Amino acid sequence: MEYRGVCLVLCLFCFAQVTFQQNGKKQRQSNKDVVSMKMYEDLKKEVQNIWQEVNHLKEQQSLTTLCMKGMKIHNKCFLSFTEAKAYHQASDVCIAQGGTLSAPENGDENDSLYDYVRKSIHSNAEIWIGINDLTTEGMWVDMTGTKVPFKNWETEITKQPDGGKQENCASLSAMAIGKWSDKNCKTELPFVCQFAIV
Ligand SMILES: [Ca+2]
Repeated sequence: MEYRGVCLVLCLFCFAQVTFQQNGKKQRQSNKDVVSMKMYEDLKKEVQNIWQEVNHLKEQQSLTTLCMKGMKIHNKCFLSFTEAKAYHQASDVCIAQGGTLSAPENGDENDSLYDYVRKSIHSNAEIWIGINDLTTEGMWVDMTGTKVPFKNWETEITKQPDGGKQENCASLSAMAIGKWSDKNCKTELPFVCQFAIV
């Protein structure tokens, strides 16, 4: 569908140029030049609108493809990456795909992410999540720097977060039933990106 859209845009643009050139030759120095110029400008605007629509459709199609490969929840899609990377490299991969490292905002989202990690990576996998206290020790924020209202630290066995300034990036462990730990950001872990559904 998008290729047909692109062809349509190109055809309209070529048609507009030819029309404008022909009109320019035939009606030079006449009042019709003003009309032709207006037509050309109108058509140019129309082509720009179609081009914007094509780009929007491309983004929608790309997001649909990502969601089909991953898992869709009510306002976002998760997509797992099994190759272990350090926190910042993992974050860069998500950004390059048009998303961010996944950051569960409530218990339901955390459960969905935990379930998806078990199915798509490993039943005992541990992944990076998009939550860190890199800027201010003890203040856990998401990838936009916003303080997170929901946390799911493992507190019964190992009393997370316990790494102080040595561990500033958060992970979610399937082995710990979706509970979180703080870890050194240079540790290499698989990860899940999230994509907002508009
Ligand atoms: Ca810390």
